[in-house]
Amino acid sequence: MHFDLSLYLVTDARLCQPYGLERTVVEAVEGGVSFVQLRDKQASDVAMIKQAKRLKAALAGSGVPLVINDRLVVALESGADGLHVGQSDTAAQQARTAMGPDAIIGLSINTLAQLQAAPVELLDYVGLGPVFATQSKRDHALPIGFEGLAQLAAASPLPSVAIGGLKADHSEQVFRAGTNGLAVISAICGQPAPYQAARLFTRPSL
Ligand code: TZP
Ligand code: MG
Repeated sequence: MHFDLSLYLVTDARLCQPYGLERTVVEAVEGGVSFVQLRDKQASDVAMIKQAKRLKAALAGSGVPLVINDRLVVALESGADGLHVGQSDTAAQQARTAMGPDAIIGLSINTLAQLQAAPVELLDYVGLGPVFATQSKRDHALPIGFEGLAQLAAASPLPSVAIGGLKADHSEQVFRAGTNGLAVISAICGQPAPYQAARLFTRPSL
C-alpha cells in the first residue's frame, strides 16, 4: 500500500475528547492527516480489535492507512494495514511473516545504534524520537532534539517520521531535518477542533 507520512496521527482515546476517537480521526483526516496509528496501552485485545475495525471502516475510501501499535493479534484480526512496533515489542520478523509483504511495518528508533541494528529489509518506515519530552508517553526515551533527529534521518535508508512534543510550528524544522513527516498525539487529539488542528500542519515549501 502506498503511504504518506507527512501528517501521522497517533491516537489516544483518553485524549481524543470531546468528540471520541472515530470522529476525531475522521475530522483530522479531512484536515490533512495522511496516516493513522491506533495506540491504546490499556484496552483489551478484544476491545482494540473492535475499535480498529470501526476505525478501518471510517477510513475506507480515504486512502489513509491504519496501523496498530504493538499488538500483532489486533493488526491481524482487524484487517488493519500494518503494525508499528517499539524496540521491545513484537519482532519485525514475526510481524512481516504474519502480515505479509504488503503490510506497512514501522519501528521506533531513538539512537543511531538502534537504527544500525534495525532489520531495515523488513520495515517500511521508522519513527524517530522523541524529539522533545512529552506527557503523552510514559517513560519515553531521552529527547533527541532537532540535531539528533537530523542525524538519524540522514542515516536512515527508510522513510522516517518524527515524534514527540511536536506542534504545527515545528513543521518546517522537522522537514528541514530530512524526515518525511510529523507524528503527533496531543497536537490533534484533545484539541477543541481536530479538523482545524490538522489544517495548521501544512507542508512548508522549502
Ligand atoms: N512515542 C514517542 S513520543 C510519543 C510516542 C507515542 C508521544 C507523542 O505524543 P505528543 O502528544 O505528540 O507529544
Ligand atoms: Mg510500543
